[in-house]
Amino acid sequence: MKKIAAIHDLSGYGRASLTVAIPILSYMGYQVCPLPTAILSAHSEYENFRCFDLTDQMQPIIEHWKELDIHFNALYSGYLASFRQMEIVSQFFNDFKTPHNFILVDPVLGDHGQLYTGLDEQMIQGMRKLCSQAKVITPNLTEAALLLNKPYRHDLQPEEVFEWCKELSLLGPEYCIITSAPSASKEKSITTIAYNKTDQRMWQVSSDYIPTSYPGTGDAFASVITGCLLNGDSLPEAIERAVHFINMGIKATYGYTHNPLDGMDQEKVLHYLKEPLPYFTYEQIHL
Ligand code: PXL
Repeated sequence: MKKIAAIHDLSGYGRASLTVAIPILSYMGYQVCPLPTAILSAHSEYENFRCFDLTDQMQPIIEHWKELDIHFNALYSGYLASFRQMEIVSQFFNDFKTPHNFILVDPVLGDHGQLYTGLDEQMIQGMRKLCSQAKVITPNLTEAALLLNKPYRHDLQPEEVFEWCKELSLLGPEYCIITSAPSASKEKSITTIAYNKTDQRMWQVSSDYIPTSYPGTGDAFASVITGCLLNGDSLPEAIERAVHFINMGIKATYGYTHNPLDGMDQEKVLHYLKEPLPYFTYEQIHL
């Protein structure tokens, strides 16, 4: 059984982070080993959330994992609650990276042009360092702007996002994937752009734009990418499946009047993770 170290918070309410990553990756057939970064009553987009930082607990957990001599097939990080956690995770990557596994960093920093509550400039710096250690990074457009220290703009043109994607690869990662980008070819759609630094190919997968926003979809996206790459999928196949899964999840939720903060009803669409994709829509972008 392939094992994944999943370094995220555990938010009791509102689907995000570990409550999203564990079901997805378990369903895809992997053993998920959580290294929790914090316990929250509910994710940080709910008002008055309570947060119990686990920075001091992380090192003893890692020490025990070293004693157990665990070998992970993927090291996957998401929401980190403090700068010191980033230093701990960086060292964890150094200690647990082998020639046979890969690191995926989802640089959870913000959305809709805003940094998440409780995060600061030093943490953006810390996230850049973690990205430099990763094979794959999956920022949304806001996070890409923060990592590149560029202003977030609503009128960003697709060509600029292609450039951002290449610039991000200069931080180190082989695969840079930017989600929630504007679409070059279609109105009312949203695009995921991915650049493979090794073969210098750029890909895009577009999906219908649904006028809502569910927290945790970025976590779901990065989790599916982790599972697909572990399964040997190519970069465009992996993004195709992740985009399809999120699109189906959003459509399975949007018809209801749930509070959008509760996240998408991923429980209803997990089965899409195992079914053959009904189509391939990915396109190569010729620069
Ligand atoms: O979905 C990203 C995320 C992860 N963890 C926590 C969050 C969020 C987004 O709001 O608040 C605690």
